[in-house]
Amino acid sequence: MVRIVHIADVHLGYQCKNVGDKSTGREQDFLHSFQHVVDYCCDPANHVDALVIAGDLFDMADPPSSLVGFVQRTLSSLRQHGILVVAVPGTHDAYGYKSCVYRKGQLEGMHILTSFNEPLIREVSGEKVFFYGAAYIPGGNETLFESFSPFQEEGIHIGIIHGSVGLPAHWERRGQDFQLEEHDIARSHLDYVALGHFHNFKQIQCGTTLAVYPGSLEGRDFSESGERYMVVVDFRGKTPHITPIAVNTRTVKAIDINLENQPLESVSDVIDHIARNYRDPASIVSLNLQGRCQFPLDLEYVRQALGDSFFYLQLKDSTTIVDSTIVSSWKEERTIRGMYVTTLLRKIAQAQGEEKAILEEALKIGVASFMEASP
Ligand SMILES: [Mn+2]
Repeated sequence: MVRIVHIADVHLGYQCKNVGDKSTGREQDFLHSFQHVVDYCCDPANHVDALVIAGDLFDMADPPSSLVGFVQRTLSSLRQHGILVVAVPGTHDAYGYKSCVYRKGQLEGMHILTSFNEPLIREVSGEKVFFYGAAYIPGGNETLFESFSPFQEEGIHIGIIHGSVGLPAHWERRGQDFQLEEHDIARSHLDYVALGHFHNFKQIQCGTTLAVYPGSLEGRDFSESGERYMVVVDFRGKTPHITPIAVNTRTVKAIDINLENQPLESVSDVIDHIARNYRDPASIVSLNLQGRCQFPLDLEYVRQALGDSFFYLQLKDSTTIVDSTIVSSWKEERTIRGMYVTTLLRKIAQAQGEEKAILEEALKIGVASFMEASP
């Protein structure tokens, strides 16, 4: 049986500017996850034949020497263990750049495919395996896959493509992306297509061909939350069977917390509630606070107070104080704060969507200021 490990979008060298002073440690996580994949491949118990990298191994076309050296070291151990390494360039480490790392003849032992017409053909675990991949160059070879057809020879035929298959509604069509459709892949009759470019795991059955995005190995932001995978592909005959295995070093999580119906009488109670129920010092967490709250929350204060409870914490305040006891009592008063809350409550009742959210925010800021002025 032929077994490959398929990864993509490793983004080695990504600068994690979105985790404040934790960026250096976070950058190591990306290296660590890649090393984890390499260690898995090199473990004889796992019987891996080949490691396939479907683009964006690096976050930049011309990575620093230290990073190239790190990858070279992993390539050496993969070679020692007889693991074939096959890769295509991506969009971040694109072949179109003259200074592209894949043009420099470094990365010894990595087979870099640049044209579908020149597949890598290897005898692997007693089977003939064909690896087809290409370097997409914007403005140069947009139609490179349209005329593609695999060799008419017995064996396992694997495509490696960094590009967009179909397009999620929120993605803009961008000139630098290689775009193809499910029917393009179906027409190829390849046995498996190792995809890269979309950062979340997705499998797409295109006719008789299975195409898979493993997703990124580490979440770069909150759109890449949850476990991150390498995909182990076993070919029983020519049919691929996939097993995604989580390999991320750290997890990015987005969690909604409803504060309603909790006995929370002060900001300290909120902080205690979060620390007690959601503490997660190893993870990068975005908490979206929701529901009715009796008082406005000072987010920066809450965030600092929760410091050690998370590797990195982002807070979003979606709570409402419209029905709070304090607002209800003030609106009966013939005072400035009474007029303020009455006016805002009327506007909030009439507003929709974003305007409503802005007015709710204004109510919280105003109430917080009045509370500070006369606690
Ligand atoms: Mn990518």
